[in-house]
Amino acid sequence: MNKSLVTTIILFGIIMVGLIFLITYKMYQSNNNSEAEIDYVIGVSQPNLLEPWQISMNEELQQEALKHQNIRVIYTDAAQSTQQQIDDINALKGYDIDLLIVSVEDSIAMTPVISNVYNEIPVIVLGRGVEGYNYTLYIGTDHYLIGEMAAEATTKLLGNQGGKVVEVQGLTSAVQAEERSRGFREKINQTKNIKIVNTLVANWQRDKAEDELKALLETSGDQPDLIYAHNDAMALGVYKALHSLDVDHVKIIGSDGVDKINGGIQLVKQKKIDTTFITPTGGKQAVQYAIRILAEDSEIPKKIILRNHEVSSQNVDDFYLKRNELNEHLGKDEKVTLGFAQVGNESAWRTANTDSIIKAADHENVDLQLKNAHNNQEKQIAIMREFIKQKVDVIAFSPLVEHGWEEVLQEAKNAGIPVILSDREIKVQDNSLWTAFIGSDFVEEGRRAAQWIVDHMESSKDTAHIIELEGTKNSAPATDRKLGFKEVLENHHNLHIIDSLLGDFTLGKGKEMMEKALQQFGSEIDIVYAHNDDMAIGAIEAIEEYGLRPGIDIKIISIDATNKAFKALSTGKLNFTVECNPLLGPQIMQAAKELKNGREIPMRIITSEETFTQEEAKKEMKKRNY
Ligand code: GYE
Repeated sequence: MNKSLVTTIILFGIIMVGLIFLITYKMYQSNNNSEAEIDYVIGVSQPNLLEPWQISMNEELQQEALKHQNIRVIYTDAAQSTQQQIDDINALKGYDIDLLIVSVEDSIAMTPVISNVYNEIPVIVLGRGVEGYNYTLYIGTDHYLIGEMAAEATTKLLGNQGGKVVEVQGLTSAVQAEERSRGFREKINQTKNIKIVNTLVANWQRDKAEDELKALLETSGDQPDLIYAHNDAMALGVYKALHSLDVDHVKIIGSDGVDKINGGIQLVKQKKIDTTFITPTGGKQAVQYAIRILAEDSEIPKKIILRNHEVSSQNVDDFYLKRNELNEHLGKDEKVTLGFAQVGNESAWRTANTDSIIKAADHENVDLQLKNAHNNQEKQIAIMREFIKQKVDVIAFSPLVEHGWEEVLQEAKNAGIPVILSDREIKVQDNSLWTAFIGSDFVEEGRRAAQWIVDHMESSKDTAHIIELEGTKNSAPATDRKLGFKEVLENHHNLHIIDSLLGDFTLGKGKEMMEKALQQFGSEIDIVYAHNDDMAIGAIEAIEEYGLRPGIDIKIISIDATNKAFKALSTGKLNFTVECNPLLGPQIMQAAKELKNGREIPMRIITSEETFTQEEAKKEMKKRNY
């Protein structure tokens, strides 16, 4: 056998051995990598994996988790049994998970379970909410808004002659079923010629919807003109029932809009149902935020509300186009010009907010134009018109008041310029006039302020006289902080607001109004509830000049938790403050960049906030950066 042949065979042998070694080593390494470098174990608890929507949520979670070698995810499926879900969560805790991602069906039963877990580890509630705020982050959609959108679609589908409607509800103990039904009914009740004639409960299940509707139609014989089912699975059940009874004139509305067999998109394409609403599952965002939470990122919001999209026979084909467009934009990172119409310089909070926006723009390399409207709505509108003329990429503004923005927002929309609402929301019929809201839950802030009073009354029988110092009239923070405060006070008849005075969020007006109140009520005043710190500081000065001791003779509660408030807490002149985070710059810049690069952003990003007593303030004071 000639020499070269022998060499070739030996060489070939060496290469083969080398290759086999490499492949085995790679396999060993990947196994070892997944073992050795697992930093975090995440538990995922699903209420069921029967519905297309819940299945697509799990797929999105899995796809995103695969991108992160250093996490291990354990999935559980409770098969529509609440008790099983409780057992699953306890089992997951047994595996020492570092974070729980949970989607619930039975919000009432699961809320206390989740609160307990939250006492130990971070919890992300996904898609379907729980009551209260005992979790790290909620990612989901606005279920009340879905109900409203279904009502608008009903009006469109039934036309001027209106008609009879049957509502098919999900699990009644589920927050989302209650919110969808309330949104739907409150809107339908505003119409004259549409009547909800029957309500069925089918617990999100297709077969139950089919059986319930068949039974109803066979007994009543009274056919509706339209049926609104809280999800597509039940809408398919409705279709099957009508089909089996040869009824084909009834319109059907579903919800979830998953692009799968028997998913809403397919059902609309097959003309089995008329309309559905794409409800993003949030699976991808949940994994992304889980990693940030475990890495102790300090800027984790409290709620992320994703936008729903209506799909009907009119636009179902565009759905695929839009989705492809979105995919095309992935990875794009063009420079963005942002026009920010700031509301004014009325408070320490506002100064910190403006500062955060300027710093973040610099840090994120955003071309920022920030103009100040000095608390004048006409001026703020003029500034936004200026930005539209300049063709900025994105406009953001902090609306002075809730009303009067339709015209200028329509002009921005016509110009193709998306608008971000910064820290304050507005009231408009058409929510497509704005793209995203980034800010706080002012109603919850008002509740927290009132709760301190309730918790600190000697006894529930003690009567207390409260002076309320209100922020700018018709502004979202003033309206909602009043609402949340009153909501709690309603259950405590011994707590009386003896007067509400307009302090306009400024120290000067706050002081002036407090002087007026002291003139009128003097030492009868037990408590001052100020919608922001600046008015509270003004009230403290007025009380001292009147000869009473702020924080002692008159208790004072404020909202914002700026440095001013911390100083007053540490000297005992202020009793309690509710945080309202002004550092919105980084999230606004992130949102503006996403929009410029054609990517979808959440409809609402609600910041995570604390409360501070005098004791807590002394501990926290040094760490505060505004
Ligand atoms: O609480 C107050 C400012 O819009 C949240 O406006 C903001 C409010 C803040 O004047 O200090």
